[in-house]
Amino acid sequence: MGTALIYDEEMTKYKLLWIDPACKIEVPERLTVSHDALIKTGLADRCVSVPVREATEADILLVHSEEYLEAVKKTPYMTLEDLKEFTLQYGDVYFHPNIYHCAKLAAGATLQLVDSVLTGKVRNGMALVRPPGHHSLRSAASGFCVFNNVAIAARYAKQKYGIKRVLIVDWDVHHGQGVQYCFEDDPSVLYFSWHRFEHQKFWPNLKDSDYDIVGKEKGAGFNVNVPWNKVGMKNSDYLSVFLHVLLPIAYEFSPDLVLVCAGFDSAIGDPEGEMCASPDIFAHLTHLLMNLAGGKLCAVLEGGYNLTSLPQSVCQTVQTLLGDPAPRPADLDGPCTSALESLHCVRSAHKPYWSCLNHAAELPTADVSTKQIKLAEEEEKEEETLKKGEEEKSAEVEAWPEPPKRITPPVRTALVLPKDVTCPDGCKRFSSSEDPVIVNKLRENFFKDSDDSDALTTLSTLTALVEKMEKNEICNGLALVRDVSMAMKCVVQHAATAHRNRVLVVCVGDAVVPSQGTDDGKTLLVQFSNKESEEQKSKYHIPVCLKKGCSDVSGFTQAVLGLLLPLGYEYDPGLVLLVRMPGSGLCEGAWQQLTGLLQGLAQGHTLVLMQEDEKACVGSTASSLLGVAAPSLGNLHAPLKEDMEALERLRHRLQADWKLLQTTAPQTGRGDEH
Ligand code: FKS
Ligand code: ZN
Repeated sequence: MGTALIYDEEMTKYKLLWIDPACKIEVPERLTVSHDALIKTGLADRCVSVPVREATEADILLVHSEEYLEAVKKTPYMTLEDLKEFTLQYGDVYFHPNIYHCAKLAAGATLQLVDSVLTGKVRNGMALVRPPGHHSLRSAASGFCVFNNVAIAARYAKQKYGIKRVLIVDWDVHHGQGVQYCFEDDPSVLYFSWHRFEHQKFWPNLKDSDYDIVGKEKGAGFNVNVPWNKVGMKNSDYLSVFLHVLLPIAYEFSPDLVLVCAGFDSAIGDPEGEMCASPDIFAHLTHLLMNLAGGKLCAVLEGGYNLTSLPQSVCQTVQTLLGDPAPRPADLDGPCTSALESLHCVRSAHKPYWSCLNHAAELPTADVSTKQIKLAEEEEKEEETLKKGEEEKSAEVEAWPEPPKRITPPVRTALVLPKDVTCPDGCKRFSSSEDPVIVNKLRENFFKDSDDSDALTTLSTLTALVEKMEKNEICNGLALVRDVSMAMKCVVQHAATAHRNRVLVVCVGDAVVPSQGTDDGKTLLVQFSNKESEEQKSKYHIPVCLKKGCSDVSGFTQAVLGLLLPLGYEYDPGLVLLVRMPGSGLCEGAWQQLTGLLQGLAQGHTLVLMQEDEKACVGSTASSLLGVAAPSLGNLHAPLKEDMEALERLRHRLQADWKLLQTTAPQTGRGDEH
C-alpha cells in the first residue's frame, strides 16, 4: 500500500498583485520548489499520483457560510480595485481573479487525499496545495487562507465514511484559529496546535490561542494549544511536546484518521516562525504519528516561506510517509526553559480531561495574573528594542546543513528462524557462513563447559546480522531463539566490545539483564516488568516497574511514550535491541506499537529477540519491522493510578540525567515537589 501525492500546477497560478508587506511572502514558488524537490530526489516517482478535483459547493458548505461562499464566488470577475477593496475586510490575505478556482482545488485536493486513504487505495499521503486553509473562518478569509481545507476534510470524512474520531495535528508555526473555532465544541475532532505566541504579541494575537483554551461544552479537552513564547525553538522543544503532550493524549483519544496541517514555517530559516528546528525533525514528527489510526495519515501543506527549508522539510515528510527509516535526530539536548513552561502549562490545563495527564504537575496558583505581567514585560522589551533600533535581530539565521540523503539498506527485514518456521512475505531469511574468530570467542564466553553446537550457530548468526546492520546492508531483524536471555547477553556483549555504536536494550518482561556496558554508557538498558525489587544501578540501567507488568496496555503505552522514547531519543543509539521475554504478558497490539515506534531511533536499526515457542508472533512483528502501521489499540481504559504515580516519580528522579524527561520548568516546577 502506497503513499499518495497530490499536486496540480494550476495552484501556482495566482499571486499578490499589489504591494502589501504582510502578504509578500506567500508566493507561487512555494509550491514549485517543493514539487521540484520531490521530483529531483526521486520521491515523487515512488508515490501514487492522484489528480486534484474542485471541491463542490456542498463540500465547502460543510464549514463555510453561504454568504461567504457567494462573496468569494464573485472575485474572479472583479477589477483590481474591487479585489483590493474586497481584501480589506479581512486580515493578512489577498485576492486574485484566479484564487477562487485555486481555493476550490486546494480543498478538493485535500478531499481526494482523504478519499484515497479511506477507500484503501493508499495508506497515507500528502497534498501540496495553495491557498492554505487553517486560518479561514466560517465567514471570513484570513492569513492567506480562503477555504479551510483540513476542517472541510474532517467533516467530509465523518459524513462520507462514518469516521468517529479525527485527530488534527497542526505543526504550522501559526495558530489555526479557524480549525479551532470550527471544532471547539466537538469531541469527535481533537485539534492540536503549537504556535508562535509570545504572550499574544504575535499574529493573530488572540487570547484564544493560549494553553488554557481547551474547548467548550462537550468538546472540553479536545482542543490543545501549545503557545511558544520565545522564538528559536529547536528539535528538542518540538520532540518534547510530541512525547509529553500530543502523543499521550492522541493514544488515549485513539483516532480513526489523522490529518496534519503541515506547515513548514516552523522550520529553521523561516522568516515568519524564526524557529530553529531542522528539516529532519519532520521525519520524526511524521513517524511518531504513523502508528495512530492504523497508519491513516493525510498531510496537507499550510505555510512555509523559506524556499530552502520548505522543500527540504516536505521531502523529509514524504520520504517518511513512504516508509523509509528516519535519520538519526540531531542535537537533542533537552527543551529550553520557555518551552518547559509551555509544556507544564498545557499538561496542567488538560489534567482534568485526560487520564494520562492525571498525575501531571499542577500549576502554581498565581498564574492568571502572571499572564498580564508576562504580556507587560514583553511590551516593555519591545519598546526597548525599538528605542535601541536593534532591528537586525531577525535578519541573521545561521546556515544549516542540508539533511544528508537517507540511504536505505538493500534488505529491510532479515529473519533468523528455525527451519520449520516459514519466512513471512517481504522478509529475507538470514543465514551466514560462520566466522571462526567469532565462533571461538562465543564458545569461550558461553559454552565453556557444554557443547551445544545449535546454540552456538544461532549466536554466531546473530552476531553476523548485527554486523550487517552496522554496515547498513540490512535495516532490521528478528530472531527466534531457544534461550532469549543468552542471546540478549551475547548481543550486548558483542556490541559493548566490538560495536562502535551505542545500543539501546529494551527488555519486555522478567529477565536477568546483562549489565555490561551500562557503566560506561555503551548500552542503555530499559526493562519493563512487575518486579518491584529491581533497583537502578546506574544512569544507564533503568528498571520500569508496572503493577501488572506489561499486561496493562494503558500504563505500558504511557511508559513507552513518556519514558522510553524520550530516553531513546536523547541517548541516540546506533542499534536498538528489543527483547521479548517469554510470558511478558504484553498483548500483540501494544507489542506492534512498541516495535513501530522504536524504529524512529537508530535509523530503524532494530533487532528483535523472541523465544522459539512464540512463533505465532513472527508475522505481526515482522510486519511492524517492515513499516506496516500497528493496529489501533482502541479505547484504552485509564491506566492504574499507582503505575502513573510511579512513572511520574521515576521520571522526576531521572530528569537530572535525561533532559528530555523534563515536563516542568525550574521556576514554575515548585508545585510538584514535596
Ligand atoms: C508578515 C505578517 C504576516 C500573516 C501570516 C499568515 C500565516 C499563514 C500560514 C498558513 F499556513 F496559513 F499559510 N501575517 N510579517 O502560514 O499559517
Ligand atoms: Zn503558518
